Amino acid sequence: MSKTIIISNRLPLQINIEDNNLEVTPSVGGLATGLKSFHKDGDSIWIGWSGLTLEEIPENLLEDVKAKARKEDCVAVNLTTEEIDGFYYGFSNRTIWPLFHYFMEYTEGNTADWETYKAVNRKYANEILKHYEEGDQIWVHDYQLLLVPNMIREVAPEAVIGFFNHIPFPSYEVFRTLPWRNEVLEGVLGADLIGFHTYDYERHFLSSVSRILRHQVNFNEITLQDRIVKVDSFPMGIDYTKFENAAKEHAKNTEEQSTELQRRLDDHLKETPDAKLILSIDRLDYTKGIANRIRAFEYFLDHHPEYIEKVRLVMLSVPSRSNVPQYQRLKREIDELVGRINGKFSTVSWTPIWYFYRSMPFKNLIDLYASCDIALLTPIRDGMNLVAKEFIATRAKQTGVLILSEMAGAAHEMNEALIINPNNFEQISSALIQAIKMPVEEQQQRNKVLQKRLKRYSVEKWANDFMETLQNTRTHRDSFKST
Ligand code: GDG
Repeated sequence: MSKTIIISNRLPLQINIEDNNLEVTPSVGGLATGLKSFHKDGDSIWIGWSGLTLEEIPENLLEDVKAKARKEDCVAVNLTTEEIDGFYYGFSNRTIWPLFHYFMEYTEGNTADWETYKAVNRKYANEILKHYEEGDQIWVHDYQLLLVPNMIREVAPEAVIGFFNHIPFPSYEVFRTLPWRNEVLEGVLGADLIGFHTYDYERHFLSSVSRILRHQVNFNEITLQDRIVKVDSFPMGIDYTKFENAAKEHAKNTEEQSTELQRRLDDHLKETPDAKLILSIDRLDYTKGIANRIRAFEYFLDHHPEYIEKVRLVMLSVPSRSNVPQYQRLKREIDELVGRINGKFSTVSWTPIWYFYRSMPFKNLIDLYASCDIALLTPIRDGMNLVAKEFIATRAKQTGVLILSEMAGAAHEMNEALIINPNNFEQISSALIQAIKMPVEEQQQRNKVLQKRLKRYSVEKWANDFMETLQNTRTHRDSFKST
């Protein structure tokens, strides 16, 4: 029986080791949810890094980690601290991540990191090949594993391979600056189907392939010597019902059942019943436009002092990649900005920004989503932005307004939101006023359309569409070979 092999940098597992005791729990992120119909017992395996380096796992527990991962149909790729430094913090997050998000000034070109990236991609590919049997489908995920498709193809020319890029693909003029541009494109082209969130990323990729590698590109197909590669856009959805149901449950909670965070949010509403809560949630990443958002909020309060004590920005920033210097600098910048603005505008009974620098349990995430009136998401560049979609899914009464950057992939599917340019403070400020004043009927009209769309194109549908197209691409490829 054929199976699906899923490969991503990280496994959907949480591993904890305390006092030589091992605990392995499945972590249900969006990707894991979307793939669950494939990732059932026996139908699939998931290959990736466990999240702990070899140095962090006591030797006597290594076999245990392996066995416990296997129970979840997962296979752990063992990586050393040095490998994680060069492959993950190095090439993936100091070269590809900034370059693909147009932060060219942050992009480093360290040859040693590139060598480690290649070696680690080879490790993933070898692990896949150990489990691969003819007829299996292989689905490789994201920018950390760009070379894996071709590494598999070289050994298993018949393999059916899909690749999905979760971040933007930059325009040719930006991509061409990468010293290893040919190798990266050739690596990805090992796949039969290459997926992106948006049509723009797809076009950028095709243009780089045709201009750098000089391959023939017809519409969305690339003709190689012995096969055709298909490129398409598959905008990723969310586990809609999970967020919808959580919001409905949340609405039923009695005061005793609510969390401490919820009680604080409720207090705020009791004190100032007509005040609006503005929410932002993101990893602390320079691509997310967090500093710009705070500055735009300052601009708004400066120019519209009538909203002092009438609005509050609730910001959840999740720690991320904190040993990369740009992330450390950004953390300091945001701490300073929040401190300065709170110092500048606070009154005895009000602080304009509530800032949480931590990761919150799902329950609290829902408290935030459900209690806030406006979501203000201002990425400078973002492959998709699932937070925008989750905010809409949690609108139990269909009220609330989403303000979303046009630079997020999600903006292409969410025209009913207020779409802004994250660099235009005047526009953000006007959008805030429009959102605050928007009649309830208009909010509901907009959200109704958005909810219907997001419910239909869920993460499960996204994964099924990709896999179905991959199967069709294979049939197409076989007929191409026999002509
Ligand atoms: C990359 C691309 C693309 C956030 N804080 C907490 C928490 N979250 C969850 C959210 C959401 C997810 O994390 C963040 O997803 P995004 O899509 O917004 O952003 P990235 O992490 O940058 O993801 C992005 C995505 O891949 C998928 O392809 O959309 O463009 O950059 O689901 O809910 N979850 C919990 N606690 C938190 O504190 N439990």
